[in-house]
Amino acid sequence: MNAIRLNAVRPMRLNAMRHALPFAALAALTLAAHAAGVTVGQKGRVFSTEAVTVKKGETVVFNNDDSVPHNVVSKAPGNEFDLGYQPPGASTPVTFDAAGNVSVMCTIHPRMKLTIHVTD
Ligand SMILES: [Cu+2]
Repeated sequence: MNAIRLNAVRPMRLNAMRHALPFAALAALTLAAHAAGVTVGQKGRVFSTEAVTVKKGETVVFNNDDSVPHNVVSKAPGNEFDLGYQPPGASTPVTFDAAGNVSVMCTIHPRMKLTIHVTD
């Protein structure tokens, strides 16, 4: 009787753990992102949002959630950056030091556009 019960319970426990682990990882990522400021995803060759607002000195984390690489850049004075070839799964923080509106785009997919409002 005992052996039958254990066999019935074990697969359920394993199944529950398989589902619980990605949720725990997601929760940890979300907490880290909040501490860093704002997170912008990239999926389906678009940014997850068209505009975000951060304070001067805060960080935006660019996550490549896509199956293709991206190359996110800005030429805004004081906030220039070039993430280079960002492979799928990569997560790259960028700190914005100058107040103003920052136009961000992807050099590989010119239709990917995002505005970051950096406030004083
Ligand atoms: Cu791209």
